[in-house]
Amino acid sequence: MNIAVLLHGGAGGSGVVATELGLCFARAGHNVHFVADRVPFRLTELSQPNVYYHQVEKMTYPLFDAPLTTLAEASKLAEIIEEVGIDVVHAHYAVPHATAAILARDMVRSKKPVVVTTLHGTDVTLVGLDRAYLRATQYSIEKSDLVTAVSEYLADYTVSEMGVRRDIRVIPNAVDLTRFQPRNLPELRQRYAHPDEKLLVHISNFRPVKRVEDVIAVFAQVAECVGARLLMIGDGPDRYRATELAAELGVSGRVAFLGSFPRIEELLAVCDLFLLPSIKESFGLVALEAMASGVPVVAADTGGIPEVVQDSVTGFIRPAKDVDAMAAAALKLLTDANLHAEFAKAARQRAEQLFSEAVVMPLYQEAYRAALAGNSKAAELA
Ligand code: GMT
Repeated sequence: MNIAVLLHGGAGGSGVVATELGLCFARAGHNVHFVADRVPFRLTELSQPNVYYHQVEKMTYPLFDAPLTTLAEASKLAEIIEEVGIDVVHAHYAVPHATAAILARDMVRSKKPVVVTTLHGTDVTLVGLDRAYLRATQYSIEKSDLVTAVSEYLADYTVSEMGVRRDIRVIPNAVDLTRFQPRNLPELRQRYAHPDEKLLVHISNFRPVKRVEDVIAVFAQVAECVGARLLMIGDGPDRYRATELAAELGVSGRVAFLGSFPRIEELLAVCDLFLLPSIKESFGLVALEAMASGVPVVAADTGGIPEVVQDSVTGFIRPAKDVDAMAAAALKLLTDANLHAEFAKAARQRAEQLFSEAVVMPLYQEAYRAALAGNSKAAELA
């Protein structure tokens, strides 16, 4: 079967999920065509069989403020459909990929593919809800042949808050359990923390929804009570404010801002605690990657996070913005070695039981099959 995957190529959970899922389908023998405006962040294995990458070209013109990405993407996708005969177009993140997919599907002169759209979070809760994009996003979701959302929370929100009228299947995000696994790497750990110090970590795109200032504030409280260091991995608009706050709170020397890079599995595995205080989070893929690495999570009680992090079992969930409660929860874990070991084990187990590629991939195969119902290609999905 030929699958086209539309995704955001930059660092971000939806692009990561789209890439890893596409690679799973490629390993299962399907031809997977990634379509993006840059080589996707986690597509570090382009030499893999059955994997293709198509760059969406950007055309600027003095009349336009910015390139018309949706049109460029739809045109590129239509060309690919006509050239290689795509069976399934999988749009990850509704804006603008679902719209580009629907447009391409409707305009091709050859056999039409089915469109599967996966909703990831801010495509509904933030960007898609903005009046500038609302009707086009609603339309594209409703006109997709099948729609999935990464959490129950997001599926419900799409119907209740965005007013979308259609069924939405919940398929959670998956994690590669080999890539993300507990590891004993003392030399790597020593680069960032002394043996008697605790190592905390936050990974995100440093956008306002992530509340990176709360990460710093929680860490500052923790560092008052135990020897600790913090790794800040990622980059984005709130990075500068986070560095400023670290200086104001006197913890600059204990916080390392490492920037954004695709291979985080080893660093994650040498940390003791992951912090995710977001104000909105439909799933929290990095929290899952931390759990798979045997790292407990302290997170905000928001969106789909409680579907991923099990409170008092694989981490602690505390009210969003409640820095004191998050710091107390972090200290509880960091000062009780037995509790920490218990949580670390439970975190890995939960990732294995609910979010492995072996569990999630068949759910997507079934979704493709349902979208293709009646099409002979459906039989190719094992
Ligand atoms: O975080 C974003 O703003 C965008 C998006 C992305 O591409 O990373 O993240 C969303 O999709 C991820 C993958 O499904 C989820 O793990 C994130 O929770 C979700 N972000 C939000 O809901 C804020």
